[in-house]
Amino acid sequence: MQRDKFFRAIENMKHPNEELVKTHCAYCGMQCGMNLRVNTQTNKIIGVEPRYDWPVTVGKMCPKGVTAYQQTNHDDRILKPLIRDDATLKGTKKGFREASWDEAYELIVKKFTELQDNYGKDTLSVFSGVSMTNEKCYLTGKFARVALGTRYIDYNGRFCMSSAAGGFLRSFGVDRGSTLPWTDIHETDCLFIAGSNTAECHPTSMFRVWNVQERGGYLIVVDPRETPLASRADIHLDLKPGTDLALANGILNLIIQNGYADEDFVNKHTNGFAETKELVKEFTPEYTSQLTGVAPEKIIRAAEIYGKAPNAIVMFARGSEQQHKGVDNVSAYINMALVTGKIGRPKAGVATFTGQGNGQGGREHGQKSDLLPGYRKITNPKHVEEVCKVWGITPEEMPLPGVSAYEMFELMDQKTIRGLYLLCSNPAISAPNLNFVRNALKNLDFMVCADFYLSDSAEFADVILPSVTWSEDEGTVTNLEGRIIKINKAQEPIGEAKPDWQMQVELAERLGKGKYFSHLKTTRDIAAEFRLASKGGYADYYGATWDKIDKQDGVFWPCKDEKDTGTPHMFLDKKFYHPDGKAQICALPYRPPAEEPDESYPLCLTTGRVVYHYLSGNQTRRIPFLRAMCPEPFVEVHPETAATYKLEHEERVRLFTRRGEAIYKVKITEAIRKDTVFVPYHFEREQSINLLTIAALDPISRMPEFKACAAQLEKIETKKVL
Ligand SMILES: Nc1nc2c(c(=O)[nH]1)N[C@H]1C(S)=C(S)[C@@H](COP(=O)(O)OP(=O)(O)OC[C@H]3O[C@@H](n4cnc5c(=O)[nH]c(N)nc54)[C@H](O)[C@@H]3O)O[C@H]1N2
Ligand SMILES: Nc1nc2c(c(=O)[nH]1)N[C@H]1C(S)=C(S)[C@@H](COP(=O)(O)OP(=O)(O)OC[C@H]3O[C@@H](n4cnc5c(=O)[nH]c(N)nc54)[C@H](O)[C@@H]3O)O[C@H]1N2
Ligand code: SF4
Ligand SMILES: [Mo]
Repeated sequence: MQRDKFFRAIENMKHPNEELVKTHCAYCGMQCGMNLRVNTQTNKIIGVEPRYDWPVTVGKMCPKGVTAYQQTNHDDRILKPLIRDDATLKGTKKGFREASWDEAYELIVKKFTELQDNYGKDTLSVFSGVSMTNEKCYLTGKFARVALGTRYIDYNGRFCMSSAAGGFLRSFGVDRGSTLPWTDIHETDCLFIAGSNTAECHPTSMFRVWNVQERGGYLIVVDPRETPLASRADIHLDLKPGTDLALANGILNLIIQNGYADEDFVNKHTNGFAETKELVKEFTPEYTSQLTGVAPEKIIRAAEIYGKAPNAIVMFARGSEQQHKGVDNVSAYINMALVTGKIGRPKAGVATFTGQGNGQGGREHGQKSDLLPGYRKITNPKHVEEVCKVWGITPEEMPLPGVSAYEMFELMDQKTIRGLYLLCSNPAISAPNLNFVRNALKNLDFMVCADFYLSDSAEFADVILPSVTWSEDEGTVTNLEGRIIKINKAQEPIGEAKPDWQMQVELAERLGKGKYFSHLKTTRDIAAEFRLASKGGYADYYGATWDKIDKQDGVFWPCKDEKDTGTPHMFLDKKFYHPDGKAQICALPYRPPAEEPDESYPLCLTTGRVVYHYLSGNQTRRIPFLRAMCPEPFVEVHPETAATYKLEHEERVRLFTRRGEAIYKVKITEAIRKDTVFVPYHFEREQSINLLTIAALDPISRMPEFKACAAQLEKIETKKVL
C-alpha cells in the first residue's frame, strides 16, 4: 500500500525529460540501491530515488545517501588541474593557479623522475582510498608498483578494516567481512553487536535488527555509549573503551563453563580450544567486571542468551577494531562463534560492518603494502609470479613490501619518502596524531593530490588533479557482504575532471611505462585485466562478469568461472581456509589500552561518527542539508562529569591530551559513561579530534588506537559581556 503511494508521489514529481540510472550510493559499505535521475536534455543529474528492487536495502536510504547526488555538479568542484606557485602558502587554500593537464603531467613527471634519480625508486609513495571501484583500486596498486616502481603504497583501509582483516585471516584463514548474506540477518535468533553505532553508520541495516527482536530474538550490544542501537538492546554491555578483549574472554569462559560449547564441531573443525579454555578461566564475571566496568550479571546473562540461541550472528565494527589490540578483539569475538559452532550455516555466523563503499574489494587487490590482486601476498614468490605474468614484468621487478599508512608518514618525516601521490583520502583530518602527520605532509619535496574537492590534505599539495565523483564513471564495488555490485555512470565528467584510472594510465605513459598501461582505454579493459589478475587467488573475481552481476543482483566472491554463481554463505562445507581446513580458536591474553587515564589525564577519549557526515567530512560538509543538521563537532560528557568541571550544556570547553588540544561545544548526555568523552571526527583544521588521538599501532594490523586515549577537560573562563 505504502509503497504504491510512494511510487505515485515520485511519478508526479518526475521531470518531463528524465532517465533513471541504476546504481548504488557513494558512501558506506551498505551500498544502498539507488536510481540517479538524469535530465536527458542537459544530461545532468537532477536527483535520486531509492531502489525497492535491491534485495539488501529494499528501498531504504539515509540522509547522506539521499543528498549524495548534490556532489556531482557542486560549485566547489575542481574543474582544472591546479599548480602551486607559492610554496610559502603550503597547508592553506591559497597559492594555486589553474593549469592544463599537459603542464600538470609534465611537472609531475619531471619532479618524480628527479626525486627517483636522486634518492632511489622508493622515495616515492602512493596513499590511496577505497571509495573507488575495484578497477581503480586494482590499477592504483599496479600504478605504484609498475609505473612508479616503488614499494611504498598503502591506503586508508589501514585506519578502517585492517584489524577485521587481520582477525578474519587468523581465525578463518580468509578475509571476507561477512560469512553470510545480509538477507539472513533478520532471521537469526540473537544478534551480538560490538562497537558498532549501526543506526547512524549503517542505518539501512536497522530494519533487519528490529525484525530480530520483533520475532522474539535478542539483541546484545557492546558500546561505552548508549547509542540508538544500544538503547533498544536486551542487554547493553557498557564497557570502558579499550576493554573488549577482557569482555569477550569473560563471555567465552561462561559459554564453556555452562556447557554451551559444541564439542563435536570444536573437535572436528577447529584448533586451539584447549589452550583458549585454559586462558579464559581467569576471566570470571567478577574479574571481567573489574577490567571492563560492566556489571557481572549483565555478562552472565549475555553469555546465556548467546549460548542458548539456536542461531546467532556475532557482529562488530570500528569500536572494537580501532584499538592497538584490534586484531585480538576480532579473533576473541570470533571465538564465541567457533566454540559454539554457530558458523558455516545460514542464519549463523560472523560479520564486520565494513566501512567504506568498497572497503571490502579495495583491500583485496593490491593497495595494501603487502598484498597483490586476489589477496595474494607480495612476500610469496609463487603469488608474485602469478601477478607478474598478468602485468608483464619479471619477479625481480616487483618491489618489496612497504609499510603501513601511519608508518609512511613517519618515513616522510625522516625524508626517506620525499614524494607522494595521494588519491581518494584526506589524511590531514583522518590520520591519528595530526600535528605530526600535517608536518610530515609539509615536509615532502613534492606532493600530488587527486580529489574532486579541495580537501585539507590537498592544501599541502604541489599539484592537484581534478578527479570525478562516483556518478561520473562505472565499475564494480564489493559491498559489506562480499557481494560484487555494479556502479553505473550517470553523467559525463564535469569541467576537465578525469577518472583516477585515466590519470594513472596517462602518467604511466609519460613515465615511459606505456607498454604496461596503454592497452587500458576503458573501465571495461581494466575490469578484464583485473578479473584475470585475481584468478586463482582466494579473493577470486574471475567469474564475476558485469553481465552476471546484473542478472544475479550481484555476485558473492569467490566466483571462479563462468558457471560459478558465487558464494553467498562461507564455510557451508565446514572447510576453513587454513591449510588443514580447520578454523583457529585463539588464546588471547588481555592487554589494557596503550594509554590509560591517570591523574593528569583522568578521562578516556573515544571518537567516531554522526549520521549526517562521512569520514573526513570533505564531501558531506559541503551539502547544505547535512551541514545544517550538524554544523560543528561537540564533546559528549556525562552530567556528573560535567558537574565536576562546572560545565553547562553547549558552552565551549578545552579538551586536551598529551598530543594536542581543541575547543568543542559541550553536549551533556546520560548516554555516555562517566569516565569517557566522545567527539565525532568529521571536522576540519583546528577542530579535528585527531590532533588529540594516539598513534599506538596494533602489532599485526598496524591499526591506530582511535578509540581510546587519556584526556582532560578545562573550562574556558569567559568574561561576561558588559
Ligand atoms: N554516518 C556515517 N556512516 C558511516 C561513516 C561515517 O563517517 N558516517 N563511515 C563509514 C565507515 S568508513 C566506517 S569504518 C563505519 C564505522 O562504523 P562504526 O564502527 O559503527 O562507527 P564509529 O562511530 O567509529 O564507532 C562505533 C561505536 O564504537 C563505540 N566505541 C568506542 N570505543 C569503543 C570500545 O572500546 N569498544 C567498543 N565495543 N565500542 C567502542 C562508539 O561509542 C561508537 O558508538 O561507518 C561507515 N558509515
Ligand atoms: N579519530 C578518528 N579518526 C578516524 C576514524 C575514527 O573512527 N576516529 N576512522 C578512520 C576510518 S574507519 C576511515 S575509513 C578513515 C577515512 O578517512 P579518509 O580516507 O580521509 O576519508 P574520506 O573523507 O573519504 O577521504 C576521501 C577523500 O577523497 C575524495 N574522494 C572520494 N572519492 C574519490 C575518488 O574516487 N577519487 C579521488 N581521487 N578522490 C575521491 C574525497 O573528496 C575526500 O577528500 O578515517 C579514519 N580516521
Ligand atoms: S546507509 Fe550508507 S550506502 Fe546507504 S544511503 Fe546511507 S551512506 Fe549511502
Ligand atoms: Mo572506515
